[in-house]
Amino acid sequence: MDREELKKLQSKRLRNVVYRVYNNVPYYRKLFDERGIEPGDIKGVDDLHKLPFTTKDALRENYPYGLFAAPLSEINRTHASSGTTGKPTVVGYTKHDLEVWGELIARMATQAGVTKDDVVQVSYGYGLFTGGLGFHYGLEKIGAAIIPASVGNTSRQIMLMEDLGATVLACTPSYALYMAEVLEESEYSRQNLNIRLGLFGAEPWTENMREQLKAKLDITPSDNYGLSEIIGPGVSGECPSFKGLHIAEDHFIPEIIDPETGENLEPGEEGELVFTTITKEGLPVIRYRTKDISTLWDEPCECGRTSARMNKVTGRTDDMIIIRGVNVFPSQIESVLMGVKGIAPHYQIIVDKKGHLDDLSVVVELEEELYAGGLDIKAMENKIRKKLNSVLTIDVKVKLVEPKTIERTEGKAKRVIDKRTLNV
Ligand code: DLL
Repeated sequence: MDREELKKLQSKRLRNVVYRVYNNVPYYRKLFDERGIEPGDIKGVDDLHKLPFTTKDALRENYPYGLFAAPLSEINRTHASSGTTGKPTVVGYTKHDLEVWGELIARMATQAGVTKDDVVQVSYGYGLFTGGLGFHYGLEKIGAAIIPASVGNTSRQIMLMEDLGATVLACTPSYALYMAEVLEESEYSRQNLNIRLGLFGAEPWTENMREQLKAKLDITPSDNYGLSEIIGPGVSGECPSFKGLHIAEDHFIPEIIDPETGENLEPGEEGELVFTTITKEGLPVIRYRTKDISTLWDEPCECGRTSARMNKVTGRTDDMIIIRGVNVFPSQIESVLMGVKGIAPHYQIIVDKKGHLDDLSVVVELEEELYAGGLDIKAMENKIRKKLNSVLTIDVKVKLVEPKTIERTEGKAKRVIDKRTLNV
């Protein structure tokens, strides 16, 4: 769609959603009233900035159904985010929302290269998490043959992949790496698998991690992004040009803001991603602050699509570690580690306090061959320490450990352990 035409469509849908939340959600009505905003003031996309942000706290404070804009009798499905502490965040879908969601997953998988001839193994968790069921119903729309494997029992996953002839694997990138490892040790062999494409997402992963996945699984790894508060997976995904993730802008209006000031940033500038859902009925959200860090681009892609693209999300504003006043992102550490030969893509970052000083250390596994080959571990640790120091400008201790020491994950990887919060 031509971008002018798209803007008209977005504006029309935005006007509708503003009325919807004002009329149906007391939380938004109060917020708008307090700020003197009337739904009629919002004439289109250019007025978006006048609207207040929504945060995860608003969802928590209105747990479980407080922000729903449709009565429960209209809700067909709920999902919930896991959340590390306390109550989860509950999201709800009407029949129409589920239709749209399916369309968006179908769109995203098609643009990545999935067709009705594919056999897709869905190894995202089925259940309250949006990954499994989200992908499942969208892939059904394409007509692909789905293996609803969910997570767990990894050797059985490999057996299914071989016996049922899976051509596409949908899971988190860290679970795909784990599968690659189990495959290597199993009686199965990569040569007997038909797998060619990975629909990866649900967690940050770097370009270096993508290279590892290519090398270890011999597949094309594509990146797919989404979050439950907006719809789940299906918000954006890569096309075969791999130049950013195409956003489903006819359903979600993206913005990039300065996380400190809340001001809108220009295309090409990095900041926090914000989305407004413009077709959701069950749980529409206005200017939802994702805490994900990215950049937006609106030039047409070489694939011919005109939708805006976002850069790969490699971090969140809340996973930034502040060490002695220096900001460090786990993705910076991952990039350095994955660039070192002989290092396995399994690591953990440990933040602690020694006396009054913050202390950062990285535990990372060695590849089997190097470990067995009598390597000078101290020298290698020092080499990595120097590399990290030159990128991060702070000292990071490095501990190389034997293969398979670090816990594997079937869902989202937990990369950072912050012991400072435990010691207070
Ligand atoms: O993770 C939805 C999803 C499922 C997306 C399957 C893709 C595939 P939540 O559990 O609500 O939803 O977590 C959302 O995960 O705010 C990001 O921080 C992170 N995230 C999701 N996809 C990506 C990605 C699902 N491709 C949170 N790259 C988001 C980086 C991602 N981070």
